Order: sequence, then C-alpha cells, then structure tokens
Amino acid sequence: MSAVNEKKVAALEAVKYIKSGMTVGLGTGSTAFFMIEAIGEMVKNGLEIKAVATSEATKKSATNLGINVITLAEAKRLDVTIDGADEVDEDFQLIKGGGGALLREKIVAHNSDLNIIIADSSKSVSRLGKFKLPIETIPFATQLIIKELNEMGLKPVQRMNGDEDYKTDENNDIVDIDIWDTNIKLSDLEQQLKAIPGIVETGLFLTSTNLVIIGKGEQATTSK
Ligand code: ABF
Repeated sequence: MSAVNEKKVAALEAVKYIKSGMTVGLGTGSTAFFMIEAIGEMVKNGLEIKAVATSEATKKSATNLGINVITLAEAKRLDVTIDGADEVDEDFQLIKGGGGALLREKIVAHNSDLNIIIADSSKSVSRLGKFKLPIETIPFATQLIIKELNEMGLKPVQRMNGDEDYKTDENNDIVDIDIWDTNIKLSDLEQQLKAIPGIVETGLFLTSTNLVIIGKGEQATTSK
C-alpha cells in the first residue's frame, strides 16, 4: 500500500473524533490535507465546527473547502487537533516541522484538549533523529545560532527556498539540525536549545500527543 493511501487511511480514521459544535485544530502537511478534505466533505453534509489553522497554507485549503476558520484568539481553547508528523516514536515523541509550521503547530497543540497525530507507516520509528530536527530562529540571530549549534556538534543547515532563505509564516528562519548522534535525553536537548536566545521553538513535540493513528496498508492502527 502506498504512503499516500496510508495517509488517507489514517486521516479518515482521525476525523471520526470530530463532532458538531467542536473547535478543531487543523494541522499542516500532506497527511493533514487529507484530513482537511474529509472534514470539508463532512461540513458539506451538515457538520458544524469552528477551525483554527496551523499555517497559512492550511487556512487557505480549509477556507476553500468551506470550513469556518477562526483565529486562535477567537477560539480560546480547542477540543481536538489533528496534525501530521515527520517521525513518531513508541513514546509518542515527535519530530515535526518538515513543513515549516512547527511554531503554530506547537502553539495550537498546547491549547488543545486532545491531540491526534496521523501518519503513514514510514513515520513510525524506534528512535527519533533520522529526520533532521527543525528549529525556528529569529533572523536577527540565525547566523550566530548556527555557529553555536555547530559548536554543539549538531551540524546545522539553514533551510533554503531555492536561492532564498526559507521563511516561516511568522517570517522567521528554519535551521535543521542532526540529533542522531547526540546521546543526551531529548527533554534535556529541548531545554538546551530553548535556552539559546533567538531560538523561538523546536520541532520536538515530547509530551503533547494523546493519540497516534498510523496508516499501515489498508488498516489504521490507533494507539493511546
Ligand atoms: C506537519 O506535517 C509538519 O510538522 C510535519 O513536518 C508534516 C509532515 O508532513 P506530511 O504529512 O506531508 O508527511 O505537521
């Protein structure tokens, strides 16, 4: 079964948790897009929800599908958020941010009562770090942050968009680092990174996930 089909299988299982009257966080990325498409269909068939998008791209897709998108401030609290991930380990620790939306994704997840992660089977790993960890940085500080991350042995590479620096929805930079060879605890690494002024957020989501739905072949496996 292809990754695309596994993404769809996971997305269709996740939307079963959405009920009328809910305020829903909409993730970013191709797996999340299948979830947004499914919710768009449910809205056409009478589902009444409010939604908060985790990126401008998701806001556009959801709006085009007739979903009522509101701001996080208007939402105040979300009942459930469904989002993708780049890697998921057995302890529900994630690497996210391959799509560059990690900051708003982490903010929305923090303000959600239930966080559901959907992914194809290739995202399931026993150890995080094959996928480079995205870090969001303030442009004013990026070059010196790269120097400091290099000194930490994290092999930082600033993300580019063609010849230009990649910019997030908040107009920040993304620096991808290699954590595979670091043997420090992920929570300690998160703390060390967040202590560097100018690092806004990391793509480490260590404690926010309540449910993981993995598409494997035709089946969706839900772990709580
Ligand atoms: C988003 O989905 C990002 O945090 C993550 O990088 C991406 C995964 O994208 P895809 O579903 O396209 O593999 O949540």
